[in-house]
Amino acid sequence: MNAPRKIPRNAAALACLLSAACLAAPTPFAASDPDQPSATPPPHPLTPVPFSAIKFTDDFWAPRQKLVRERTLPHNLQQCEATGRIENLRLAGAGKGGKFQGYFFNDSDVYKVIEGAAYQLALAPDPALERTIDDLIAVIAKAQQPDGYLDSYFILNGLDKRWTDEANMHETYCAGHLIEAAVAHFQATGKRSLLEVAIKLADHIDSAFGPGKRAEAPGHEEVELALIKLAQTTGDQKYFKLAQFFLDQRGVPRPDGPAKGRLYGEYCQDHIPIRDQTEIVGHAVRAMYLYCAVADVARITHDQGYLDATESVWEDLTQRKMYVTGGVGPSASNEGFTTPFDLPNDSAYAESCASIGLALWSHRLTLLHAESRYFDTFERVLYNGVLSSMSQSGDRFFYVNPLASEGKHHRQEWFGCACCPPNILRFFSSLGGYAYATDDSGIYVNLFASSTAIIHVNGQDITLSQKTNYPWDGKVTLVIDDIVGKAKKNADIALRIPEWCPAATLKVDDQPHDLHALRGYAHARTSWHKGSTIELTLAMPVQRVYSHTSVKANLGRVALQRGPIVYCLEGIDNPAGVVSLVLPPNAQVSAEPQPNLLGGITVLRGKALITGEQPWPKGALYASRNEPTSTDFTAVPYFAWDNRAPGAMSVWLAESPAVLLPSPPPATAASASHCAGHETVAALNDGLEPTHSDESAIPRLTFWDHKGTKEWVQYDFRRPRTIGSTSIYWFDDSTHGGCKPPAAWRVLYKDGAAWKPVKTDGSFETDADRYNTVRFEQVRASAIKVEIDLRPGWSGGILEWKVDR
Ligand code: FUB
Ligand code: ZN
Repeated sequence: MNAPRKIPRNAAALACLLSAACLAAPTPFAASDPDQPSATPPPHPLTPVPFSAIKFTDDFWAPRQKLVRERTLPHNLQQCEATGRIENLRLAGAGKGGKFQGYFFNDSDVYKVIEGAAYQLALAPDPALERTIDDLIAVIAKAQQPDGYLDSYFILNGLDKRWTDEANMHETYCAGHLIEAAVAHFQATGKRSLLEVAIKLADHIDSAFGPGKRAEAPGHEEVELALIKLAQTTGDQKYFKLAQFFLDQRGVPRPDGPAKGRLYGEYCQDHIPIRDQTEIVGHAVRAMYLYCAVADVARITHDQGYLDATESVWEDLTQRKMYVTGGVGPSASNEGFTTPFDLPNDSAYAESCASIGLALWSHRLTLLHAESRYFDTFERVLYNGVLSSMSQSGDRFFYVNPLASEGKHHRQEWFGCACCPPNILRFFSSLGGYAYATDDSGIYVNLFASSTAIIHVNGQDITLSQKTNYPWDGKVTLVIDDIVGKAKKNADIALRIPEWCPAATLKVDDQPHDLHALRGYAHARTSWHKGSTIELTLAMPVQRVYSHTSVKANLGRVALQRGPIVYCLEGIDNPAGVVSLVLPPNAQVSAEPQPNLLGGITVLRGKALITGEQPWPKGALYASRNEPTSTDFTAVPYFAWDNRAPGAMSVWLAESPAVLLPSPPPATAASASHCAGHETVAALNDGLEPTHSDESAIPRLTFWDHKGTKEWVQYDFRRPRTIGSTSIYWFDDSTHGGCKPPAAWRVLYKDGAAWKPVKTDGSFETDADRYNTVRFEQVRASAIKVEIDLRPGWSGGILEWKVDR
């Protein structure tokens, strides 16, 4: 066990205890802090009201938080045990070696579960849960090495390999999640058991990285924002400096070490220094966590370069690369961003963790600028992209969140790579922390939900209750139930006017009040007397939403939104069809509350047209189509889809039958016998050139977690073509992962209906770090297939596959 250590209880630490006990952004350092650069502060920094000061009393969030506590949390704990995640840590602590199970970053899932559990403990005492978490912390503490190092993958696979591949191996990522869990646990329980582990690990990282030591940027951002929280909690500035150091390494070639002279590239936002970044690129979760830390540093130091970067990148994201659901990162191949306006619906990746990360970043920007537009994005993500990620039962999760489906996409109880379920757990458990914020002049109301809160502001403790039927109704009443203390000055309550709202009214103590919105907030000046009421009414009509015309996937299509809720059509409600349904511009759509459906929702109903499936006649340049017929339709909130019978789903609906006409198939369509959950067959011919077989910066297809099996990949050509050679760049991460080039492979081509082997004297090589090319007798083929025998005990994959004449 670690020896207890004194944590400085200075002003910063205390401020943090009072206000930052959640995933939300930490509090700025005390102004008198001599170590902090002095610069012009951003104009309106806000302080979040801690989630533990807010109690939801509504029919929307209160039941969900109960579900998360009673179902999602135990489910996550049980899955971490069942899948060996906790056993990895136990083995690491036992010191006798053993086989590590699963992905190399699986420790992080255990830490995120502890963080979620800590938030739940802060909301309501639960001695049994507290004991479970104490036991788990003891396992983690035992696994920690004497020098502070902690990562069960390397402890079990050889400590000599630690810190040798920061670009890929997630050691700092796991450390970051441990630190976040430790801060949450300390703040929830006052216990230092996990915090001591985190401090020792952070000290170890500080001894390995920094000026004059190892100069590298974390491959998967996370530790930066965590170190800032640790600095806030302990009052020790060195963690903040280490976070700044890590941020400053990004985009700067490594001077020495394993990544000497190299950048990790756009995938890790490591292509140019942060201050020069203007566009969102690469892996989406990485990017979100990075800009959370950038916003934190900007808020604390007022660094203009960081302020500008986070602003420009934010604009690129929200104006060109975000789904209407707030999902981000359209592409499975890099789990991330592609080109502006590339927002396909059925293949949308939009990882749940990325939505959560965007919520965290949006909240930080809200606090930084006191501007409602940032929280509008938070709200969009929350009610759509994040809420969709968990089932109504609380124990099934989406990893990816497409906006259209043929009916085969379903939530799962767990994943090999299970970053999302515990992220969902920790986010919902601390949701109250996003509701309110304060500044010198009063309270900012960001989230609308029936709740009670005790808010410390302006020298007073205000007990505020909120009553509303949001998100189904736009009337929000705030009542000041109690005031303790004497006001320092006149103060006000700032109410967010959401961007979706076409008309709003405000009353203070029953009197109409000027709705003077400043940076998106209406300011209700009040004398703060007990019993004061503020009534905000937000008109909430059904809205037809359109995409920028550059979003090809949505041309001629419309989405339905009411308040913050984006709707979709599901097969179960629309037996006549979803994909072939047309919602003409003049269709009347009405909102109907359905208290007994899907936990109580408001559905949208109206009349639409249906065309029916009508294949395009083969080879036709022109053809007549059937007249569409009228049909009733029902739309449900996107977040609620896939909770009943499997079936088609679509958010974007055709506005005219012409949109539904079939388009020609792609010139070369790739398919495979299997593709790992977060990869894509599109990686095979995406034209991105590998530089080595363990390349993680470009998309790949792997057959993970199939091992030793027979697999295949195939290209179908739109029309037969002459082929005479093929080249494969095998993926190989066998030094730290589960894939090797295969034992053998063969090439077949399609001649009419028959598959035939190609004729060749060449050999089918399986070398790493280069293309393996086979030349064969030229043939005319409509398709080519490569059959692959994986090595026993190993999976395999392909970075790029080319076919030539
Ligand atoms: O690499 C760790 C996590 O797993 C990432 O954040 C997710 O995108 C998934 O790849
Ligand atoms: Zn995830």
